[in-house]
Amino acid sequence: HVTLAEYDYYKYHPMEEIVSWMSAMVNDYPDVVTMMDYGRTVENRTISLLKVGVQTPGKKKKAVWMDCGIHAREWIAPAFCQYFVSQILQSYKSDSLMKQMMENMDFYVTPVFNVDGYVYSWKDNTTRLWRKNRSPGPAGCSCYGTDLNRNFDANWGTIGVSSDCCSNIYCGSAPMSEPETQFLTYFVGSRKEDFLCYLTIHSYGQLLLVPYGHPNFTASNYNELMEVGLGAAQAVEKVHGMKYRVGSSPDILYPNSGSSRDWAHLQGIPLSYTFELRDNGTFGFKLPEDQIQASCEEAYSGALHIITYAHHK
Ligand code: ING
Ligand code: ZN
Repeated sequence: HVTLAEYDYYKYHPMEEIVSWMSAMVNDYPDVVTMMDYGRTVENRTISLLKVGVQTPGKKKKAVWMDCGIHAREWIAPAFCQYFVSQILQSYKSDSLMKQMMENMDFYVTPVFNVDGYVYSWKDNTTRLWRKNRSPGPAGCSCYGTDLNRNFDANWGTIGVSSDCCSNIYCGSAPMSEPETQFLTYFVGSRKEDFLCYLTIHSYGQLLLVPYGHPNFTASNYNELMEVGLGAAQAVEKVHGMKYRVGSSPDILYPNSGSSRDWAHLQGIPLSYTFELRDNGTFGFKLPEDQIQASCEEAYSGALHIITYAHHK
């Protein structure tokens, strides 16, 4: 059980504490925060999100999507989702733009999407760097886990993936073979007209990635995505001087397929981005807790740049 007044956003939290934190947010902000359980994992854990927004009866609202922790070991991502929710809830009372945004849009925030993987990454030192979900491999393969960010129905299985179930980038046996992927696809897909932007939070590398992961495809609004993305990178840099690179994965790193960001853009959600938070490889996935605050502050500024643009547009 956690009390919000004492919740430490600048530490990493095990799953049970994050779940208690979600309930505590609903309790403390009953008018603006609701919790929705929208899926179940392979190991039958609940996938939950917080829906944050001012209730405006009778008015059709737009929406913002944010998910964190699709990869288990990227612990800074769930920390960021929690920080993000706490910040928007603090600022809307005094900041008139945030108040307007909360009246016009609902923020759907999933602090931990890959719940099984996250729990597993907390088990012990040998499991800390687990990335995938925890589905048993196909017949004849003794390894566990599908890379959920290769399992979406977006050029699935074509590039930057492995069909070896022991690989960290195993794309699964079919598009959406994993329950986690299916539930997100269903939840977002059934409300896709509402979503103005889709932000999926990873680490590490200090990047802002735009669709598409496949080098043969360019987003219809690529110029807009780059312009807004570069603005977000500037907003990030202003906070602590940290540099983020902006571009599509094949342009700035390596190609991939089946990512949630590409799927969201194919659904027609225009402002679809992957954030790769700190750092640049010094600590990698084991980002020290003393960098959580600065990472969250700068990424918050970048995310708000995109969200403000989406709202204004
Ligand atoms: N990176 C993402 C991954 O799924 C990505 C996004 C894809 C980055 C391709 C660069 C190239 O691999 C992490 N860190 O998970
Ligand atoms: Zn990742």
